[in-house]
Amino acid sequence: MSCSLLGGCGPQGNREIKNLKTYSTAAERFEGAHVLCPGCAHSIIVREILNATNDNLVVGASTGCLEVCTAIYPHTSWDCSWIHIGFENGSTAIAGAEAANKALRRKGRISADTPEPKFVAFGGDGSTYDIGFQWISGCCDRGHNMMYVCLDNEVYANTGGQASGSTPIGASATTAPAGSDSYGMKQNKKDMLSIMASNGASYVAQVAPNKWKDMVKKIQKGFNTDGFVYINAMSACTTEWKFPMHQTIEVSDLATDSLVFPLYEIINGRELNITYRPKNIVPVRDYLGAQPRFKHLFKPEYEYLLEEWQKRVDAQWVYLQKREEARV
Ligand SMILES: Cc1ncc(C[n+]2csc(CCOP(=O)(O)OP(=O)(O)O)c2C)c(N)n1
Ligand code: SF4
Ligand SMILES: [Mg+2]
Repeated sequence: MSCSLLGGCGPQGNREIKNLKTYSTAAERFEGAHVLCPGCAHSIIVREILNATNDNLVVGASTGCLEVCTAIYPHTSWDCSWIHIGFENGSTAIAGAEAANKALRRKGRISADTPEPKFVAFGGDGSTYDIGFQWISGCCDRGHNMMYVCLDNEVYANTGGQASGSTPIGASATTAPAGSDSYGMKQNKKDMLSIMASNGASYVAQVAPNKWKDMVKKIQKGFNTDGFVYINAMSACTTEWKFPMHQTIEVSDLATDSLVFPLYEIINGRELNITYRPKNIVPVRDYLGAQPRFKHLFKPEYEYLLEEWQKRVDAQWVYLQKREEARV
């Protein structure tokens, strides 16, 4: 099915989800012919997001694995309006398209009965937490009616695994390598969800590809929200996290069940809702142990770092629960 900015793609609004198989294999907007690594979570997330709506889409992708691997001229995986733009300004390209749509409607050059499309920008964590940060913040300040999705694999994957503002403490990355004198990354990751919530985003949520129903609910909520929406999508990277390619969903389960990536949403900067409470919370060391980027932390001299990791995750979970209760 082909979509255009001007409409004509069938029933609009939320897509009815029958079951995982039909949902995850529907490929009208994003097709399988790409060269992302086998097991890459980026493509799972993109399909889960695009399949959440029947509305026409205007999609942007900043430079990074997603863009490079899905649009190799003359081929493309995208069967919707799609813009590739620089590493830093995927957000503003989509904000510009959103503003143009408004202006053209005001001038009557797009008729009022043409269905409104949804505007979505994808960027990696390098693009989001670091180099495109101020542009995203500006789009949020101006209240553009758009969704920004960070595909958060905690590293500059497309250029060989450099550390970003999202790389967590103790991970080995090419610019923060673990070795005889170092345990790798020294700082902890930036809290983009809190930053975007206090920046004034109408809706902020963390999602993960293994919790697809939770993802769909949040994406549909985001699409039905007026104003700027920020989605942080945990995206396990087989190449840079160095786990076997068939373990993407297992590693994602460990991420959400250890609460290293808790799933929650923040509405209008205030109302925080936890959307997934694992029945059995697994130790953080099980999550770290599944990824060779953390393997050096299991040496006796770094036992204290594993303990600090667990304490930090526990404290964050307590904080999220208190904020949920307090509604502030
Ligand atoms: C201004 C600019 N700086 C650097 C680059 C080189 N570059 C291309 S992709 C990339 C890494 C992207 O990392 P991230 O945004 O985390 O996406 P990922 O590949 O991890 O999905 C870099 C540094 C560029 N294209 N443009
Ligand atoms: S390097 Fe990582 S993010 Fe990039 S295509 Fe491979 S698995 Fe996906
Ligand atoms: Mg990345």
